[in-house]
Amino acid sequence: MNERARSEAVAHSIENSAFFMPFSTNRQFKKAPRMFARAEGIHYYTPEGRQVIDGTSGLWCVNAGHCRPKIVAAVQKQVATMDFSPPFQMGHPAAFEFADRIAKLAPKGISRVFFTNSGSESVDTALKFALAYHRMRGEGHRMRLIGRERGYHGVNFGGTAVGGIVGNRKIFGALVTGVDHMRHTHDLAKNAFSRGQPKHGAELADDLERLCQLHDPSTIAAVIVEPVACSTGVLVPPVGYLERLREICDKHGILLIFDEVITAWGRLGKPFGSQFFGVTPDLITTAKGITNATVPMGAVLMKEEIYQAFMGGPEGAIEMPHGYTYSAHPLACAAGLATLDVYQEEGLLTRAGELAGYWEEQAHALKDLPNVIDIRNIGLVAAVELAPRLGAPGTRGFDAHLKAFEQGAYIRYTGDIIALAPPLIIQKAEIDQLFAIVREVLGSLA
Ligand code: PXG
Ligand code: PLP
Repeated sequence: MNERARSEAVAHSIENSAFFMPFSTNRQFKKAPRMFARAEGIHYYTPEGRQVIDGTSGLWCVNAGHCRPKIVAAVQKQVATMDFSPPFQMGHPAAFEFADRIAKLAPKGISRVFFTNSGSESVDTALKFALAYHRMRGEGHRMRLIGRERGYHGVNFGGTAVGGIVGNRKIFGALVTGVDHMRHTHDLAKNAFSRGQPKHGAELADDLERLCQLHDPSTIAAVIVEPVACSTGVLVPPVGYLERLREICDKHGILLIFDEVITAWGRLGKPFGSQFFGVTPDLITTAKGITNATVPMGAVLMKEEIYQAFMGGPEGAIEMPHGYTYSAHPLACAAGLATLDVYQEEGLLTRAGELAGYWEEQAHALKDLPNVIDIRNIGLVAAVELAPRLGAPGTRGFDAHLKAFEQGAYIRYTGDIIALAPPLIIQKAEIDQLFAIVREVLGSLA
C-alpha cells in the first residue's frame, strides 16, 4: 500500500470505528480526526511526525511531562514481575509504601490513603466515606451532600449529583437524592482580570450557611468543592472564601472535602492545593498526577480521626465495604512511586511556585487581543475567557482549540474559555512559545 492509500484506509477505519469517544463530538471528530501517536517531555507528535506542545498536560495529569524514563522503566519492571495482585484481604508491598509516601506529603493531620482508579471513583468513594463516618459515630441522620454550581466532580452518580455543570447532569434522571448546591464564585463584573485570587466574593461561602438554615445542619454530611474549579474554566477562589467554608463546616460538624484531582501534585506549587491555600479539609480526593497519568489511579486521603472512626468494631469485621478490583493495582503503585521520585528529584512539586510570576505576566499580556473578556491565573494554570459569538456560544473556544492544534499547541477549551496548564517541567522559553501560539490563534479568530 502506498502512503496515500494507507492514510485513506486509516481515515476510513476511524470514520467507521466502533469506538464511542468519551466527552467528544464523535461524528465531527471522525470526519476530521486529530490524532496523537507519540509523546515525550512537553510535546506530543502526530502520526505524521508534527510536534505539538502540550498546553494542558494531557488532561491536567502529565505533570512531570511525557514518557519519563524512570516511570516507564518502573512500570515495565512491575508488569514483568507481578501483573496483578488481589487487593481484598491480600497485599503487595508497593501499595503500603506508596500510601505512606503520599501521607507524608499530605497536609498535617491527613494521614490515611484509600486507593481508587480515577478522580470519579475518588469522589464517589469520598462521599461514601463521609456518609459512613457519620453513621459510625451515631449521626446517620447526616445524609445530605452539598456541592457547588459549576463544580466538576467526575462522572459517576455521586460526582454527577454534587457536580454543578448542567449539561453533564440533565439527561441522567434524578441522580442521587439529598443533594444541594452552593452558588459558584465566578463574578466577571467585580473580578475580571484578577491576578491570582480575586478580591471579591468571600461572602459567597455564606451560601453554605443559608443551606444549613434551610435543611438544618444536622442533616448535612459533607460539602465538596474544588479549591480551584479547573474543568469549568479555572474559577479561582476569592480571598477568604475557603477559610470561611472551613469555619462554617466546623461550626456545624460538616465534613469538608477538597476535590484535588487537578490541584494536587504541584499544580499550584505545593504537593496539595490545600497547602497552597492554608486550609485543611477533612478528606481530599485526587487522581491524575498521582501516577503522572502513566497508569490510571486515584486516591482518597483522610484525617486520622476519620480512619479511627472505622476501627471501633470487632477486629474480624470488614471496616469499609467498599473497594475496586483495581484498587492499589501493582502497575499503578509502581508508576506512582517512580512519579514521586521524579517529582522530588526535580523539585516539581514546588516548581509551579517559581514559575507562577512569569506565567502570570505572559498570560495577562494577552489582554489586548480581541474578544478577551477575562484572564485568570494561579500556580501553573491560566484561563482566557472569550466573549461568545452572537447566537453561537462555544464556537469561538472550539475554533481556538482547532487552530491551536494546527499551529502546534494542544489546549483545552470549555465553552468559550481556553484553559492552559502545561507540564511542570516547562521552561520559560517554552512558555513563550505556547503563549505566542495562543496569541496568534486568538488574534486570527473571527
Ligand atoms: N474531580 C475533578 C476536580 C476533576 O477535575 C474529576 C474529578 C474526575 O476525574 P476522572 O479521572 O474520573 O476523569 C476531574 C477530572 C477538562 C477535563 O478538560 C477535566 C477533567 C477530566 C477530563 C477533562 O477540564 N477532570
Ligand atoms: N460488575 C461485576 C459483574 C463485577 O463482578 C464487578 C467486580 O467484581 C464489578 C462490576 C466491579 O468492577 P470493579 O471492581 O473493577 O470496579
